[in-house]
Amino acid sequence: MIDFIKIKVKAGDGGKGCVAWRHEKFYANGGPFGGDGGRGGHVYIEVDTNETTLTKLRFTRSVKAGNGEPGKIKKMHGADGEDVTIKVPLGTLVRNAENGDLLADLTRPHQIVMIAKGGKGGLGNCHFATARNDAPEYAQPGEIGEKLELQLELRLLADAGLIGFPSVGKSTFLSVVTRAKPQIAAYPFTTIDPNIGVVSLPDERGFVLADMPGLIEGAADGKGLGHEFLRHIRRCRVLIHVIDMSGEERDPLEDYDIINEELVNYDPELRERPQIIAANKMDTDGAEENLKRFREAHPDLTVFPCSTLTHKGLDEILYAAMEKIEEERAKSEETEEKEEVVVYRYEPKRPDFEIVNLGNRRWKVNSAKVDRLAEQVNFDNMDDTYAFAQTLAKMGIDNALREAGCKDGDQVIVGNYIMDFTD
Ligand SMILES: Nc1nc2c(ncn2[C@@H]2O[C@H](COP(=O)(O)OP(=O)(O)OP(=O)(O)O)[C@@H](O)[C@H]2O)c(=O)[nH]1
Ligand SMILES: [Mg+2]
Repeated sequence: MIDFIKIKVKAGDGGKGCVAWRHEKFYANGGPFGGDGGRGGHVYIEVDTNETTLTKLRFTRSVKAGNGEPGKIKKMHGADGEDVTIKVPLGTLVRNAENGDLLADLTRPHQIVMIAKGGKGGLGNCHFATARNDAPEYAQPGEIGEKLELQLELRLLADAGLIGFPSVGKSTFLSVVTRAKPQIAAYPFTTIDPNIGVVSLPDERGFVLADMPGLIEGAADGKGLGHEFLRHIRRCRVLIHVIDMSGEERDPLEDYDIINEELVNYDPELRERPQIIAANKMDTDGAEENLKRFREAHPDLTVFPCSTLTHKGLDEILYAAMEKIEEERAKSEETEEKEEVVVYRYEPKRPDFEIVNLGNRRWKVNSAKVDRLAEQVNFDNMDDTYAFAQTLAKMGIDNALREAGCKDGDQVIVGNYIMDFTD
């Protein structure tokens, strides 16, 4: 089962602005006429409720949104780069792989989050005409799109989870009470990935039900399918504990104890998780006798006898589960207010530049981004230089220099150029 995945994402770069001139009859030099570059495509992550695993993304090493097209002549915009959307199951956690920061917890159906932002398109030269220069040779480069590595982790979200030993009838249960079509067979570990279905009660209430792979003794230590899906169980509000009352393979009383032991071994908090006891396979010989023994051993428990084969007793279980789920929902609403589905956007932690004090009123700006921009600037041209200085101010470099102690008239080295700092 694939529940952890790393994917590199890269939003599209903005297209560069165009340097062009108006060429029309009767206009010898018609002025700057270059259009803006298109925006780079964004990368989104979206919940797809048809998915219950990350398996489909297993071979997806990287996802790249389209780059914006360069601006064109006649003030025409370049086309925006194409956005891309990564589809994930409900309950996927998205982290920044570099530092583990949580970027998004996808807990709502069809929730969509922008995870990497496309670069803005550069402005064409038509924006840079001034009184002093009506023929600017300068157009902005496009912004670089955001880039990062994601770690996706699936912690399936369901209101109720079906748990129990292999072959007790969990998948059969799901298939009878929802439209899900899980695999069902008379051998253990038929279910490898959790399956999900929606239970709709006649009174219009409903809940999401997940069918888990079978648990066995030692599951908390990794036996059977072990840990891989115990994580999902943790996110279910209510557990429906299915027990095979036929007693053909094992003893139902022992089964009940072993499963609970494994849950608590895995996470002590699961001890408090509400459980509905579904005593299944009541159609078999000997089931009544086992049920009697079970009830005697656990007089404090409410036990729901049922048969997923003959469909007997299932409604009672669904209503009981619904009640519990509503109780749990009400409880969590009180606390969830605070932690309302936060959507984290990726924000680079480090600024794009660093200021170095070289002494003697000289400063240096270290920044790959600024160096790249500086390459494009014609410093003999006032407008160009002015536009560049404005970009530096926008990036917060002026403020940072000022804060660092840079004064009017100090020299600032940017790339291969020396500029005078004017406050
Ligand atoms: N007699 C009887 N057999 C049942 C009942 N429910 C399920 N079965 C049978 O039990 C076997 C296992 O059923 P599944 O639903 O695949 O069991 P599971 O708990 O999902 O098993 P794993 O996925 O391996 O954990 C199948 O052969 C079912 O037909 C029942 O109520 N009565
Ligand atoms: Mg199954």
